[in-house]
Amino acid sequence: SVDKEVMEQMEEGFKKLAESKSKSLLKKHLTKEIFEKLKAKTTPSFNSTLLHCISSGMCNHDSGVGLYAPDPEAYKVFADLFDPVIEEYHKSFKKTDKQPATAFGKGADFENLDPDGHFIVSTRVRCGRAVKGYPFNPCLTEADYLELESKICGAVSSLTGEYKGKYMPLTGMDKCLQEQLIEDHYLFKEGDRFLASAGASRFWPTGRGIFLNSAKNFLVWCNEEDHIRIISMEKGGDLGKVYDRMVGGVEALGKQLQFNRDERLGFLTFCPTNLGTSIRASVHIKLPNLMCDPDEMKKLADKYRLQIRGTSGEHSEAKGGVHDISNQRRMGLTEYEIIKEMHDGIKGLIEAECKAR
Ligand code: CIR
Repeated sequence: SVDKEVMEQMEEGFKKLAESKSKSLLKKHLTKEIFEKLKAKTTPSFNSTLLHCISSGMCNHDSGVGLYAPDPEAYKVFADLFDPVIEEYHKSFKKTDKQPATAFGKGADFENLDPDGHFIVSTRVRCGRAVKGYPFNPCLTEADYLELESKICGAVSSLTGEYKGKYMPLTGMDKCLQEQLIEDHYLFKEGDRFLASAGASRFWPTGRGIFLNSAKNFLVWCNEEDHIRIISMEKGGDLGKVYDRMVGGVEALGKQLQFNRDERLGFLTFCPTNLGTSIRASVHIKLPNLMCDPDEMKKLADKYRLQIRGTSGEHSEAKGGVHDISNQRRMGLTEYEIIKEMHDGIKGLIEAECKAR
């Protein structure tokens, strides 16, 4: 059952959010009715409450979404809240819909998006994975973090060929090295308030780390937002090559680790925006003419179902006119179809940029 203190915190936070001007999906879909229906529920294995799910959005009214799943069961126990948020974020993944089976296809089908190097600075494709048998951040113990790190470190350390590299734990990492890795867009930043208030920074930096191959174009994040983030990135616009490298890495790691995948929701992740394929394919891109007209840009992004972020990721600024543009939805399509959606959208934006000259 939910104790009195948690209940009071929830009631108070709910009231403040309801009175706020927050534009989050949490505020929109956590109606009084749903709140009353869910506030006394807990998940069977980890005793997670509604407070765990909504605390990031309650603490950060500037959230876009504001909702996280403390453990895999939360998606079912609190489905009355998660389902409408999922449906809206992933552009119509309904509660009767089912994530299709994994189908990576061939990256070679996609041409270089910017062969002459006029627009795209770099290309990145990532996916997230949860290791079977563990909850998400808010429910992990310090021992779980260490155990997960040891499993993940073992798996990445045995990679061969172009994937061969080195695992670097965050604990004890040289500060200069850490800052450089963040600045070069390899490593996650520290102290994200959206994640911290979601309960994702407990025991930090214990169990957190990064694996980097020798060419520095394949990396794995350990125990940041998700148990595992698998990332492929390089300069330029060769999306197919970047995608194929990520797929090869995921497949190699999948031989050593068991990933948590749900029949309906696909790969399970901490944030509901990453369910399904968990794939985010992005470019750092300069579109100076389009960017002169932010409303037109926003319209085009919506048309192509793309999301625009700043240069250093979510909630960051666009430095030197470089934006981070990616697929918005990750669910309801296969992996191949998600990449195709992003590919076609970026192609459309570049065409529009050329016309706007
Ligand atoms: C937010 O709600 O703004 C953060 N919790 C991050 C949500 C994930 N971002 C996204 O739009 N893909």
